[in-house]
Formats: sequence, structure tokens, C-alpha cells
Amino acid sequence: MAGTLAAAAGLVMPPLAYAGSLPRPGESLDFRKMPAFSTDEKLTPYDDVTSYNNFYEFGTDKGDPARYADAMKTAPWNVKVEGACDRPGNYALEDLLKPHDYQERIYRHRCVEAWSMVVPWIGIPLADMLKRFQPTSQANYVYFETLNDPEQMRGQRSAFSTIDWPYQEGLRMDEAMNELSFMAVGLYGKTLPNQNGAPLRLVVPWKYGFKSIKSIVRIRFQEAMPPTTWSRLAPNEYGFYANVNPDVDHPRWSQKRERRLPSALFSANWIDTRLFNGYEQQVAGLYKGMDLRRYF
Ligand SMILES: Nc1nc2c(c(=O)[nH]1)N[C@H]1C(S)=C(S)[C@@H](COP(=O)(O)O)O[C@H]1N2
Ligand SMILES: [Mo]
Repeated sequence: MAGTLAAAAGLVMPPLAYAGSLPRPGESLDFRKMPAFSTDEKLTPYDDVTSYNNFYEFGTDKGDPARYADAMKTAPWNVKVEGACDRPGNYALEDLLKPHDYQERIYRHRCVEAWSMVVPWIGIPLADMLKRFQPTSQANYVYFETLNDPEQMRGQRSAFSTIDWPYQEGLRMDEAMNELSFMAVGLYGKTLPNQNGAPLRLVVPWKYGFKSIKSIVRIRFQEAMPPTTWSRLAPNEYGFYANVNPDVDHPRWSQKRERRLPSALFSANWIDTRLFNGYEQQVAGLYKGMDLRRYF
């Protein structure tokens, strides 16, 4: 009986390959290059992008995610959409991605720890995805959550972990709808390696890297500013906004410069950090009249 139903629903047929469908891990993606969202800067090599990571669910060492993230199962993958929107639901990843064409965007990525990379991401504009859920006028903020599964994520099992899982992030609605905000499914032309946040991760290039939450399983539209992992852990060090700003130092180090990867710690390739990570033209308007020292 179950077999008959599955056959009737087409579930036993091999899935057809079409633009926008979800390819298998490590598979090449079809995408359009986007000259308006690119840079002349040298790309950080694939090996560095995929072996020097922050993904505390798998440990705090930069090599831990590449070492351990394969234990995470990324298919099937569902994303719960809830809160102030007209189209809430529990969506299969394929259905979320199906209507969209993939773009390549080459963005700078600036970690709050003062290292940076240049990454060719593949994905879709966040605004295009969020609009489909029809957020209501109550939706002032959008909240994101990472998978919480200690069996698959050894960092969540660690007794030394200070993070209250799941990892949480959020954006003001106008930030989320900005043309730069991006939902990535791949990098370097292929689906995301697990250590980079497979199968779906946010990329917000004018903000410190911790805003770019990985392996997303929940999206919620809400009226109030959501709690976020790092601002809860150390509110005097990490704010909700987390805009890259060389004039607002971290309490324990300067943010004026950054170490561009690849670079060894002691023969480091230091460059000046730019306001909004060099994306001032696209995003400065979002913060007009706001004191960036107070709203850091
Ligand atoms: N769920 C989750 N998302 C996360 C993190 C994390 O620990 N857990 N680390 C953040 C930080 S601090 C950075 S710098 C980027 C790193 O992304 P990358 O490893 O793809 O370069 O992921 C961000 N997203
Ligand atoms: Mo980071």
C-alpha cells in the first residue's frame, strides 16, 4: 500500500535535474555570475575557505569543523518558517530553493577575530526567499536558528561549551531585505561543504562573520529584536548589529586592521579594515541617524 502511494506520488521516480533543484553534496551548480556583486580582490583559495572555519557546533579549533562536520546529515533537510508571515510552514529544502536561479557573489568575509577572506558564494538573494513567506507588517525582525543535534554535532556535547544551543542570529527586516543579504547553498561552484554551513547558510558581508549563521533549520518573523548567540554570551563585546567598523574596537583588540587569508600568523598579510567591510554605498542608509558606537 505504501509502495503504491509512493509510486502514485512519483516518489520512487529518480528526481529530474533542473535549475534550482538541490544537487547532491559536492555537486556542481548552475549559476549566473553577478558583476555588480563581485570584487577584483584575489579569491581566498578553496582549501583555506574550507579548512579554516568557525562552526562551534563541531569544536572551537579552526580545524575542527573540517575534521568533524561530516557527521552532520544534510539530506533530507527541512526549514521551519514561523511567526509574523502569511505562509508559515515546515518546508523541504528542495521546495525552498526550487523557484530560484542561483547566482554567484564574490564577497569579502570579515570575522570579528580580525581575519578575513574573499569567497565566491553560490545562492539566492535572501529577500527573494523571505518575500515568498509574505511577512506581515508586524515583522520588524527575522530570526534564524541552526540545527541543534548533539548526536551529530560533537561541539554541542562538549562539557566546555559555553554556548546555549541552538546557535541563534537575527537581522532587522530592512537589513534582511537589502540586496547584499544572501542565502548560500554553495561556494566555488559546488554545494557547500558541511564545515561551511551546508546545506543553507546566511551571508551578510557588511557584518562580522558571526552574523552569517550556518546550517539553518528555522526562520521566524517577529516584532521584537531576537536574542542572538554572541550578544547573549558577551553583550559588551558583541552587539546585535555587528557592522564591520574599524573605529569601534572590540574591548580586547583593535578592529582597525585584518589578516587576509591565506596568511601564516607571523608572516601575516595585514590590510586596513573598511567601514561596513567596504559595502558602505549599499548599506550606510540603513543606519542613518544611528550612533554606531552605541548600536555596535
Ligand atoms: N551555527 C553557526 N554559525 C556560524 C558560526 C558558528 O559557530 N555556528 N560561526 C560564525 C563565525 S564567527 C564565522 S567567522 C563564520 C565562519 O564561516 P566560514 O567557516 O564559512 O568561513 O560562520 C559564522 N556562523
Ligand atoms: Mo567570526
